[in-house]
Amino acid sequence: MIGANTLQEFVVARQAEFAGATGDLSRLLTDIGTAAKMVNRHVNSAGLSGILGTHQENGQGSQNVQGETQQKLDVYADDTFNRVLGSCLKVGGIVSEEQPSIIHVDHSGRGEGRGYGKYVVCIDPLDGSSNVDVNISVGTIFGIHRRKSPLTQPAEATDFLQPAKDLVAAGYVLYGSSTMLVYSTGCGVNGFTFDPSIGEFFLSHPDMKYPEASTVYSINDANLDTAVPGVKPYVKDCRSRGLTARYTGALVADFHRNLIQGGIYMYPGSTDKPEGKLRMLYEAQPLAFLANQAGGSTRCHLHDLLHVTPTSLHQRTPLFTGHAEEVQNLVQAMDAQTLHV
Ligand code: AHM
Ligand code: MG
Repeated sequence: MIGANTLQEFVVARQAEFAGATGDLSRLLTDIGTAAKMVNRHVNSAGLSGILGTHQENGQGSQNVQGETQQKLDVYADDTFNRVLGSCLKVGGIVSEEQPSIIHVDHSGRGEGRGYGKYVVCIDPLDGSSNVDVNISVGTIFGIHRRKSPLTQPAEATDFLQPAKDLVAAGYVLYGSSTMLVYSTGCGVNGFTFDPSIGEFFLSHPDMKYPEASTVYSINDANLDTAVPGVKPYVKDCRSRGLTARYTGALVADFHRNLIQGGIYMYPGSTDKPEGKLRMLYEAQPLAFLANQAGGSTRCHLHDLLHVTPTSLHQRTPLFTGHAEEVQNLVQAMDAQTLHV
């Protein structure tokens, strides 16, 4: 793809490969790139600009809909993505980890024939934000569905509650030692690295695929004893096969490393939290879509997560994602334990 080096050029060049494409999705993807640059600037200067620490409301720390303490950067990232996506005419609604209900985006005041956009976006604006204060990587995760409800009406919950296999696009931004945007529209996975001196994302990781073999497994070791049966013996097996453990506490960073080096990420259900911790719509589903496009696979416990239809906006799910062979090994270990119960 000669000449298609920046994110914008690449998105537009790819659009030309689809007969009948209108450019609406391209516009939305480049808007996400713009919001990512704004968040990146704040993340990179957080220590200098007084934006570290928890967000305060009326002198107290604020919590999001999940009951989790919000960091200042959570609130900034949420505001930024909502503002940029809310002004994109292609967006009809947003579900964010930081907001209790659907954010409806109404463009009817902006000219004739304009109502609600045809796409809905599920977003975790700043995933792993507890890492910010200690200067470790964080990320943004997004998934885009085409609406099913009429465009003359506000988006409905069912527009968001679609299986991951039906996403039209998904991706993440990793604010790490360099900042990367990785996305897929269902024709492979491509990664772009941000050049801060120019202010553009450039194609750096074309057609990303899991390598043949895995070297890494990622799990919060503190949860191993309470994890669903099968996970602990599988981890023991990983160790005996020479895989190494890596876990940053930021899903995007762990997923990205495992995609490049070959590995599996696990956040299982446990005795006290059968649904685990991670959220289906804006954490698990977009990453499952990307893993599949990169030749990997994803399970929520024993089911293929790509085919699961969510039932609520902030639903949690166990998540096992990464190299297909490792996910299969894990499933076998879980199956074996289930048979013995
Ligand atoms: P968050 O969305 O509140 O940041 O929580 C999600 C994060 C993931 O990025 C990470 O993989 C996981 O929570 C870590 O959880 P734990 O500290 O329980 O291992
Ligand atoms: Mg998150």
